[in-house]
Amino acid sequence: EKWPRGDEKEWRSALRGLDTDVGSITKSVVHHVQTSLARQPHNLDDLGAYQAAALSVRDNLILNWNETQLQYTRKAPKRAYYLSLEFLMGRTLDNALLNLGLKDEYKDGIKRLGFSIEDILEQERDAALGNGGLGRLAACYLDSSASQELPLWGYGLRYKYGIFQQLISPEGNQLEAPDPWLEHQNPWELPRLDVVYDVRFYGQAERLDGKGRAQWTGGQEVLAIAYDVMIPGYGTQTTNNLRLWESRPKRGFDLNSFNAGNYEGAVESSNSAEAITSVLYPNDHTTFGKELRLKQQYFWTAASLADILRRFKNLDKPITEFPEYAAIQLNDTHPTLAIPELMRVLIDEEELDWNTAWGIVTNTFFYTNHTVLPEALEKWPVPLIEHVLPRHMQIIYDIVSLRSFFLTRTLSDASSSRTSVERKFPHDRERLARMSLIEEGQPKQVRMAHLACIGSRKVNGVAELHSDLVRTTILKDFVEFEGISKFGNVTNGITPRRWLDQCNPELSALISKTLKLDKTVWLKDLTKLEGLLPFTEDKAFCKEWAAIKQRNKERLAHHVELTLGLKVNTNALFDVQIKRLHEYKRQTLNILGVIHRYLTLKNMTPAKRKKVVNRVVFFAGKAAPAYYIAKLTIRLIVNVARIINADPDTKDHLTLYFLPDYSVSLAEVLIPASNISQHISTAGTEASGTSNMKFCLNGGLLLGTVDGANIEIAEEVGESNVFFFGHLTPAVEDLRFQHLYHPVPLEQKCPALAHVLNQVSAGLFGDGHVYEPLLNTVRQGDYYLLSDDFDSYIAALGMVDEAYSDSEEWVKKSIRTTAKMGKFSSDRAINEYAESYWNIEKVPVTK
Ligand code: GPU
Repeated sequence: EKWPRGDEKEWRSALRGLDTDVGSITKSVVHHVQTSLARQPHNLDDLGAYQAAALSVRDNLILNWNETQLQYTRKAPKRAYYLSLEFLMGRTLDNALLNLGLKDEYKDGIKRLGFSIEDILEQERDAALGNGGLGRLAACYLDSSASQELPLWGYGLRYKYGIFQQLISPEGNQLEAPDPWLEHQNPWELPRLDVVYDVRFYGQAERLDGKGRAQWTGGQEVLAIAYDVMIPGYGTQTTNNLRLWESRPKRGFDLNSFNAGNYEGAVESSNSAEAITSVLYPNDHTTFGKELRLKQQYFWTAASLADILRRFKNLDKPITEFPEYAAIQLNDTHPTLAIPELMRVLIDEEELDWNTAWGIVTNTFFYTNHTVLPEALEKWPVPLIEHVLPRHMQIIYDIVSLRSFFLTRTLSDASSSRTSVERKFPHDRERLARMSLIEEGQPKQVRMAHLACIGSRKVNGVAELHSDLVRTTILKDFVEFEGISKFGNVTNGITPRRWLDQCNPELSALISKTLKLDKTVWLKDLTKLEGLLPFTEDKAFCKEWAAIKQRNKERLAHHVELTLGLKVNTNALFDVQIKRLHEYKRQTLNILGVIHRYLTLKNMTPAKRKKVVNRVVFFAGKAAPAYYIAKLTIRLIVNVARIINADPDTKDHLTLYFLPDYSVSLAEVLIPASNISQHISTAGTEASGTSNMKFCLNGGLLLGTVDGANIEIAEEVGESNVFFFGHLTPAVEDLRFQHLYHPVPLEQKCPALAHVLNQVSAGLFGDGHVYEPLLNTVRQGDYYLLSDDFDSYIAALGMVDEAYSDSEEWVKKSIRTTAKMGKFSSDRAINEYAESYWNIEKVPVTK
């Protein structure tokens, strides 16, 4: 190959990589202080040192990123694309150092410059472009894709404001403040001002002919600009890409500015181009039907598809081969508009016929469902889609009425023969109505899960139980129509790099020492943890294991003292529930259980109290700004804490903390410190859960319901090492029926719970009236079955106490739990997607 220009020797000698000895690292950091930051060494503070170190690390990432993308272009493998509205990345510097294998070198170099690596790592703000589990899962999958050398790109939105900052008022109310995470420059992104696409909204769609073609004109056009975030693999040179889109006006200036004080108002108000990527919607498990949210979804899917298609077109292959070069994963239904959008491009721009286009579409997309909660299944009003995306509404109608929905592939002949729902189930009009993409009503609504399902090659849930529920409830008719083989399961996973090595370095070191394996080995084959099992009989090892847990508890206590000024008793069992506030997750059950414990302690003699297991309960989590009941739960937790933490009779035995502003970084401190964590959703409601895996990986035991991935965790670690309680999924519907049609007074059904509720009403934790709406969710209807599960919950908490009293046996349970968590590495999960869904292969990248 001929050198493109200039003196090849000159180029080659300049092109060598970066030196990574400590001396070169300090030079590079100081160079960035002087040049990129234009600052003096004399007055360099921790923030400046962080920025310079980050820029220096980023240089390494960029070189690997370049090499990786070059290999992808040269080898032209099939690629996978992960479309997610949320990527909850957290901090990057420590992870980048770990994955590059440069942690020790930078630690040393930073120290020589007079700073401490711990302090400068703390300077970084979280990239919090997500709400909870769904967004964090996407982040773990990116880490694993690069670590497994899989050619995968993420596509998302570059929100100017991530998830809101949570403040707690003196009364215990959640307040929301904007999260201006881009205030300082973000060293982890590369603006690609040359990667730009036009995206249209509104306007007119005119049909051109009988072949379903149309022309879409007029309306508003905005620009999508790419920002690339580098995703380094652990122990590989592979550095994948997360491409985030920013919206900009196509011409002129838009003066509607974001009003930071009025969160909801700001989210919905402005119709300007910039507004589209201004703010992450802070709702989890809910659909709102807001126009701006629809515009976000379309803006992002249209830009991503255009980008993917442009890359494919560079290969010079016939368009019908598109599915052999691209697999597109839909992270929940948020990117479902990609299905009609690809139809639009193929039909209106590539001029393919309907069936060819539909064949390409249905071989390209894959859909992951993350919930079966009815209120969380996305639906968009037909008039809204008609207004914002008139052409897409036509295409959706075409899918419903004349074409693909009634012409879907049969099992017998996958190549071309197609049949229709009507032909397969003649005269079954109820079935047709159930399956339709359009739900009748005022207004009519588009059911995005149905569209995602019929437009995809495969569909999966995120844990065994959940995938079964998908097959037997929300998509049952589609299973009967299309065959069960389209509907699979990929149990979620977590990256052990962040969720063990980074957040619990002492435990990681002990594991390496004990297994006599370098961590680079077991962090990439997590089943190696099983090698810890024999050491449950090793007294010295057990002692060290327990000591590390204790130090992690002290680290958390230190954090609470620094941030809240409160002193935490570290000689108590640490009990943790940290997740989004939601009725189905039942934080209310937990706080009512705490009150029950408090009342029980109050009734004991001091001598008897001394015998109980002392407990510190931690809560953290955000509530959607408009979720009144969830906010009331926070208020109750805060006020219960205020009263019981100050009660001299009980405070040595039971205290309670609500830690504000839950984040990835806070989770990294909380998780390694827990003795027991709670995952107590009503059976059948938590699709998987992923923090359950994180706690167990760090040797915390699990208290939970028979739900989501809790079940598979118990299968792995053994039921004797988890604390299960509560009714099972098949009982839930019957119980709800009983509540409605044969209600039993709470005093009779569950006196212990009735007593707790009465104490709250009576004002034990401040004005009881405030909590009535929350208490009434339990007294009336009790949709989430607190009254059915309360007694067995209290019993399970008692079993936890009993088990914890036997500290030697407890440590063994803790070790056994960690040892059996291999299955839950996101490396395993991403490889399942790669093999059984996307059909992509590894692309090794070497220097
Ligand atoms: N999940 Br739907 C979210 O975090 N947000 C959502 O809007 C929806 C689902 C979660 C599930 O609740 C959780 O069980 C699962 O582990 C996670 O997605 C990742 O699959």
